[in-house]
Amino acid sequence: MEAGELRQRLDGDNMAPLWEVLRGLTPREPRQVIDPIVWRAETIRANMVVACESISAEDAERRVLVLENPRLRGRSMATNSLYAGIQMILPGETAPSHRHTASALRLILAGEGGFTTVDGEKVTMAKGDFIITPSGVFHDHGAEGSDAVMWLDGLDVPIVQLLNAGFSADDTNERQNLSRPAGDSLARYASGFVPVGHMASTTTSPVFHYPYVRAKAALTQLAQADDWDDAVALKLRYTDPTTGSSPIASMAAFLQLFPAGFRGRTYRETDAVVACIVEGELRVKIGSQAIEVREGDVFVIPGWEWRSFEADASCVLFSFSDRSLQESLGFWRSEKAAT
Ligand code: GTQ
Repeated sequence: MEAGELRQRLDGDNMAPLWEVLRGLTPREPRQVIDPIVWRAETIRANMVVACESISAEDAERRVLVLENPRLRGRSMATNSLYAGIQMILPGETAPSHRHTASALRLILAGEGGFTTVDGEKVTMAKGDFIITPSGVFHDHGAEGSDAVMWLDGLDVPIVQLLNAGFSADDTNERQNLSRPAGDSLARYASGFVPVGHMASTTTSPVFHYPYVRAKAALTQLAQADDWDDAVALKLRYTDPTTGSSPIASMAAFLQLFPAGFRGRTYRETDAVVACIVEGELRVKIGSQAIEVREGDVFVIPGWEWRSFEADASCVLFSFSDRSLQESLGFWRSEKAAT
């Protein structure tokens, strides 16, 4: 039977010839399905000011500007697997308590006096802090000082959508009742101890606040060892201290230090990355594009695209990706360019 005729015959029975689509299903290597992009700190802030005039956190439920990859507009996706957004809370506002299947991670960008309550424990946010809200756990946010508080949100929404496994619910109160004292989970699980009889979770960390003061102290100490990787300099992975695994199974998050004068080797990894400069400036080469990024800029590096980093002064970079998911499935790969 002729190919077109066969296709038509199969089509009527909800069937298709594999040989016409096989290479698309099993490519020789990952294809570029997203674009590199930078959202500048000034643009983010300027648009956020307007958004704050337009809607309250209560009315919006979450006042967030979604960061959309140009190749995936309208789908709330920063990469092919991850959602990213910028959230702001004005003094006195509350983003009411809710929960959903998607897990969230947050990097605090600006403002003092912000808080997130996660599962009955209130966390005060400071610039550079990393905070997670695990799958299915109630969380509300607020700002109790005189500052507007702004942060970067990362969620595994596209992964939950792919699996069509999402549930959500509003809480009965706008703000949760506090069931544990502030600092409880850090003391309980991240002081070199775990409570006797603690059963570690395979999916989420019992620690959900990773203060920047601790992270910065670690980076500063480790810089003295002067043993930089030739591509990623000093790259640390946030962990669940009770297991050593990613705090969220679907998303990995990293904090990275580049020393002054760093000229990184070109390399590539299969996970697409959302990154944000915490301190300093960086020159990033992504494929044939060269970009300069500064504090508060958010950018995307497509998976399996060649990239390299250069820093004239010391720079701290935060990033997150689906690397932990890829690793748990045995998919993750990396490669350094020949020197
Ligand atoms: O803070 O709960 O950026 O539910 C998107 C969805 C933040 C949140 C987002 C959300 C949240």
